[in-house]
Amino acid sequence: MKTCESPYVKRAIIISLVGAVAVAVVLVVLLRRAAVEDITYDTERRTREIDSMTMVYIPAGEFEMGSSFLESIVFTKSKLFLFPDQRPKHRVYLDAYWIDRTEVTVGMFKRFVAATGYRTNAERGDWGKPWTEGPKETEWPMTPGTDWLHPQGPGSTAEDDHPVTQVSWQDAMAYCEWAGGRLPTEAQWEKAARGTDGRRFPWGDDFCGDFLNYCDTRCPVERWRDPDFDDGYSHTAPVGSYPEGASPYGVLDMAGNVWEWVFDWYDKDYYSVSQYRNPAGPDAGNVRAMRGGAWYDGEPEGWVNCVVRHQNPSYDRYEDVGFRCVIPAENRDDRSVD
Ligand SMILES: [Ca+2]
Ligand SMILES: [Ca+2]
Repeated sequence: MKTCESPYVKRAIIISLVGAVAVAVVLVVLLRRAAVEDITYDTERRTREIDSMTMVYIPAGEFEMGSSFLESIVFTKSKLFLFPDQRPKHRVYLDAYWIDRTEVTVGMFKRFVAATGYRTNAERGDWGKPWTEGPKETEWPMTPGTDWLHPQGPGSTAEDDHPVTQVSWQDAMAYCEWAGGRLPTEAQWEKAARGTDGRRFPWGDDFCGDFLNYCDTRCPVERWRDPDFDDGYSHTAPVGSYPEGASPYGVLDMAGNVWEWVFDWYDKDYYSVSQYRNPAGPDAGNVRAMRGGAWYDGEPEGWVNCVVRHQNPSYDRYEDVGFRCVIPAENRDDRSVD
């Protein structure tokens, strides 16, 4: 005897399944938004005497690092971006540490140079790279006379309360060692930026152009410019200008202003093999990782947030790259990242 399944039943099943998936997606989005609202961890702060930097205490514990498969596919206003280097999302345990509340400033770097006589890579003959209008390939030309005191080229000046730029990874490490620490690992940087609830931006899951310095309507880079927000600055902003953009720990400038060198060698596949406790990146590599995005970057849902990973050769220096430092907390129970 022949059996015949009604097409109406089949259609009803498909419609029910699609409906159930849609409801589930809406619920996940709503629950996720509820989970990232207004979390502030009341942690200790202290001032580092040598440069007057405020440091924020990040307690020991786990957090979720990276992006899930769905989170690594990002639709911005005009483009679809894929970020496979943020996968897989994985749990990481970190010992406690102190991290600088803002990017290191020009004024702080002046103290370092006055105390040590240090000369940056750019000053030793290779010069820095200011942003210059033109085709994408010619935007960052090495320009004689460009260094941390002249970040936009010869004749330009650097304000004391702006982040120091035109510094290489080696310059950044030298500063942090002078200050008693070193550059944060990628994991330390990301935990300080997003806390433990997996948020995309320091303040939550949704982008807000009033909470950071990125490629807003004043931005000189036409292809990235966002006409919907005016953040007040075309290039760098004074550090700490956006208190509403603070991370759950109260750390500032973790999205935008300048990219920040971190300790780790960059490897796009590192998250697949990362250790659970205090990961510090691959043992060797060709380029160092940078985090957070900068004044130059548009499409912030993809490029200016807590999870985006970028990289450059360690000797390179740009007008949109700076750094901050970490100092391990006392009485740590694991010293594997020393
Ligand atoms: Ca801006
Ligand atoms: Ca930054």
